Amino acid sequence: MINKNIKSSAAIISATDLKKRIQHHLNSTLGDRVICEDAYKNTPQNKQAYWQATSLALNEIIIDKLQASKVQQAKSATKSINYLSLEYLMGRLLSNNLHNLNLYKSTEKALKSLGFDLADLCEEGADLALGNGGLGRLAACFLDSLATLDYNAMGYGIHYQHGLFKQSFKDGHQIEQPDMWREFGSPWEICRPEATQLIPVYGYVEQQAQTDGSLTSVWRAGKMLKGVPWDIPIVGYNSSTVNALRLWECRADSAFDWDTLNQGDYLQAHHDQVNAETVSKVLYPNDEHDAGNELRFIQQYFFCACSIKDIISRYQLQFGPLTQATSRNFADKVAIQLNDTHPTIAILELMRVLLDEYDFSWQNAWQLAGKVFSYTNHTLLPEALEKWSVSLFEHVLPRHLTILYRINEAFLNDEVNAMWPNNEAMRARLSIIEEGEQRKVRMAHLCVITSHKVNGVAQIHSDLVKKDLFPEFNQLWPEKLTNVTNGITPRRWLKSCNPLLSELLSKHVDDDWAKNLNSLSSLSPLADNASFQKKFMAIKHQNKVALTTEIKTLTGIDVSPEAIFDVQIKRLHEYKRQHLNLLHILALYRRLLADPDLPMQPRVFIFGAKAAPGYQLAKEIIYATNKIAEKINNDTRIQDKLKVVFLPNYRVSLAEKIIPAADVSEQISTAGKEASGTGNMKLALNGAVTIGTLDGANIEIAEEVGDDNIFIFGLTVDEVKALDIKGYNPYHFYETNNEIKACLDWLDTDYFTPGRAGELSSIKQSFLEGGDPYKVLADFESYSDAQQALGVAYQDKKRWAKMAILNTALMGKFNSDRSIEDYVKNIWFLTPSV
Ligand code: H2P
Repeated sequence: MINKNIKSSAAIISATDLKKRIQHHLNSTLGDRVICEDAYKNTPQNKQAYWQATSLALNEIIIDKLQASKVQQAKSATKSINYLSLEYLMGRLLSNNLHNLNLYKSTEKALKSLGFDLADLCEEGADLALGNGGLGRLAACFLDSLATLDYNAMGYGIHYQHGLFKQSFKDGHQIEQPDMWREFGSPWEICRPEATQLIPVYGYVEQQAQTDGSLTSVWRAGKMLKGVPWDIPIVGYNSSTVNALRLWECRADSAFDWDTLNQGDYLQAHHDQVNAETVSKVLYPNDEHDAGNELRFIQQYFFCACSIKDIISRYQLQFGPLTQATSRNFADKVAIQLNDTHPTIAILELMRVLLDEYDFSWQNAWQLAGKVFSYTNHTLLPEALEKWSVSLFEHVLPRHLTILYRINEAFLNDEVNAMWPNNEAMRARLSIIEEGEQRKVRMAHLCVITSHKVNGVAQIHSDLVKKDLFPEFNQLWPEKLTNVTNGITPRRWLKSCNPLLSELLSKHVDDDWAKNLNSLSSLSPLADNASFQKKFMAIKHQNKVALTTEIKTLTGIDVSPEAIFDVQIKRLHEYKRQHLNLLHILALYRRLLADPDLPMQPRVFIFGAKAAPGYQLAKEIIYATNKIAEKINNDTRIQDKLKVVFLPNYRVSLAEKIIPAADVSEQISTAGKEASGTGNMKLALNGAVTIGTLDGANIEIAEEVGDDNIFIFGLTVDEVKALDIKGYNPYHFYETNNEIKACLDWLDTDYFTPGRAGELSSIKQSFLEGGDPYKVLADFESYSDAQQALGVAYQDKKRWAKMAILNTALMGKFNSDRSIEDYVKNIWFLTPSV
């Protein structure tokens, strides 16, 4: 059987064999980059070369498996899922790939005999930071699970030349620098010139008379872009499958440019090339959506168009021509998932291709689109729901706009009118086009109208999508809106990032927990066992010691591993409320200054977050945190009871170091605002106890671990709504709570920014004049009480150890394999290809 062979092929590769493969790449592929004399062995140049040679050796093995998987997938003729996402936050690949192939130990041995430490070499790899935060990391976890579960899957995205910016701090301010993840190439990528796509853009639509007298729309494109695919193999854990993540790089179509060249305008031809390259040049940081941003719009279209063409040609290669007659088979073999609204144009592009290039009737094309597409919503925040201006559509994609109008017309006239006859208000609300001074296309509406399923990412979020975001759509199609709670891959987020804990778990759990995470629940009875508690907490301590060193290296700050490591790591956004955490830190500091002998367990508050470069207040929160940290960390009066650390350049590889060392997980968003969260799952899995609101997946985490093993505080979704209806007055809290008042007034002084009073005032203003849109002041007291209770709990070592163990033991539900199986059963209807 082919699968057995593939599975075992990795397992039988010995350390000796691996060593030979690594040496081969050092000698042949990398030429003379390595200096062999012992004295030079550990130079940065050598380490890079050994990392590269090891990655190349591994990738060879992986590519063999990739080919075998393709053969197997073709043989089994299984349906494929095509995951369209503008973001993939892959992180580093070496360690994870080695774990998934069960080659970590033998590679470690091979490298040891060459004088290198594998863990140390893994640090050499650049993060593939092709995403902003949770959304992109979710896509990466899903790819891991799809390959692990042997599903035939392809991820599609953009081959950004620069991923998310690199962050550093200068006098506390965030500085952004370009990310150069592949300045000198990447050993993991394979260029696939044979699958290059040509993508028309701009121009105009012409009505052409047919012989039967009817009119057909013909798009005369103004320009061609070339999409060159790069594949990154995605290795399943202990499975037969290697899938691919296909990332499109944009280049100018050289054939097209020849015309210009022949006319003698050599420089113009090169100018076009440069213009085209900007399309895949840089990942947009998460920011307020800008309806007129042409480059971002073209990015979305470009990757959708390349992907749709590729999906069709892969289908045709395997199953024969796509025609109206075979369209049912297409829907049986192809599913397309839209990760947020970013890839919505794929719907219009599929329609266009079917109508204009495959001669489909409108009815057939529309039915097919409905069968293949489904859409995941990740946010309720209105500013994040994309709307593109109609004029931009008209300019860039005139043909797509005519298709969109027709979809809208049919929807309004048939479906809306049938349900709400002659109801103009309802038509206006549900129309894909938002009327107004600037007419806009509501991308989420198009997704919901087309897709056969729409899912939210945690139960409460999906309920709110039904109730608050799309109530009318839910009325129209009660079966369409559904939930798939997010998940995380336990391979990266425990096995690979926390080797000490992984080893302990493997000693006590019979099953392969990295695949079947539910089996960790068998640890529950050990939560009270003194000897197990000791081992578990000793590992946490060791991980904290390691993080202590990292903190010192990155920031120069000394922290003690005896302190509570309290962690908030996520994108910086007001709704995630890093500033609630900060306000509480100020309160603790004040209490300590008032009474330096205050009995309290020392605390280290650890932050990691990037702020979108255009998001002023977010950047000011970073600045304030750094300034407050500086003051607190150097204040000898408080005897090291409080430390604040903002780690620069938060990214996947840094998260992998912080998470195993965390005692406390801060999940403190305003209820109803965080769709799910996934950091909450990663931290709990590694034995951190959550302090959080009843928001997103926190609610489901609480259900799993029980109320005794989590600290819940704050307003509920309903209470937030009620407060909004009643009218929220933040001044009330400022005026009636002395601590809040003192802390906010402190921000107006120059205490944290000597000689520069007022530099931190914008945060206070956002709470008061700004109306405190995320109810920080309303939740402060209850947060502070929960923090107090948490501090007391930590001092009871047995109680804390029990809580930590139960958090690890009871995270089975949040395995991304479970999320994928939910998608498979309810949305994609796949079968494994092995
Ligand atoms: C978003 C949501 C999270 C969610 C994640 C994945 C957009 O991520 O806000 O609540 O867990 O998608 O579904 P983020 O804020 O981290 O960018």
